[in-house]
Amino acid sequence: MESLRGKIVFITGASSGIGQATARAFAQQGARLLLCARRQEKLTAFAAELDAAEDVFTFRLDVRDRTAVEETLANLPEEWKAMDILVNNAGLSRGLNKLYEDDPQNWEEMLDTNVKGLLYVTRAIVPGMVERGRGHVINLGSTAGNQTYAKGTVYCASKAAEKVISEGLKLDLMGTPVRVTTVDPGMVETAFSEVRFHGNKDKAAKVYENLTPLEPEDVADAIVWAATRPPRVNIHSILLTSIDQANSNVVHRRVAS
Ligand code: NDP
Ligand code: 8X3
Repeated sequence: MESLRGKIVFITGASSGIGQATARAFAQQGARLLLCARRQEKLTAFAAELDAAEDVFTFRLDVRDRTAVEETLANLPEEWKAMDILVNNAGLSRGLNKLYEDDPQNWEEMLDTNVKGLLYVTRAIVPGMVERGRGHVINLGSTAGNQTYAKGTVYCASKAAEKVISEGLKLDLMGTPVRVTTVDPGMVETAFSEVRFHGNKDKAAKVYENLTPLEPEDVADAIVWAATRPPRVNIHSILLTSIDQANSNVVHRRVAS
């Protein structure tokens, strides 16, 4: 297992869910953490919880804002610039509606965040990795990018795009030691469904009713595992679901007693 001690890991969307669990998992391995999200107050509170606070740098960033991504990442403090690992985790779903009835605003948010935001951050960080001769890009995909489900077309399309972008980035990085991995989880219980349903907690809870979903720590484990393989190994993709899920469309729910 490759050591992560002292490595700089940049995680987008670290104010919640999988991003936070991933930050904790890397911190436990002695990594230094660069964490961003739109809600700075959440990042500040989270960083205070982590043991090695001096090894954590948080900043507000909306990955949809191309100029902000370029300027903020170009102007990071010198000691934080040489990133070893980028985890493109910031993402969201909005709505669960038939495509032909959906509000296009939902599409803008998903595509701007999950696709364009990931591209902007990647474009800003990867040249430095190539120049330094080391690096690893780990993108958050989903079962949704591997199999479409009804009423989730645009979210699924955004994760299918993530899959293609991960494949293409790997191709473009051939001849360099920079690695690319897509980690594709099934249902994970986080704020994800609450965000999808615009804050409706009851509707969100129903998504995970009578089944065992993945926990954010399960995904963090997979990410850290990919990051700790020997430098000669490129893990291309990890598809993981809970025991109660087979794919985007098949889940097992226990009958409520
Ligand atoms: P959460 O809602 O718990 O976390 C999403 C994170 O993304 C938050 O930290 C949020 O921070 C951040 N984020 C959203 N929009 C932006 C933006 N424009 N700029 C910067 N940060 C942003 O959901 P999850 O942890 O579940 O989701 C994380 C990733 O995992 C997503 O890419 C999601 O698609 C993917 N995923 C989730 C699964 C699930 O079932 N939960 C399964 C498969 C994949 P803030 O609001 O402060 O900006
Ligand atoms: C999140 C998993 O099935 O809720 O990517 O869309 S799902």
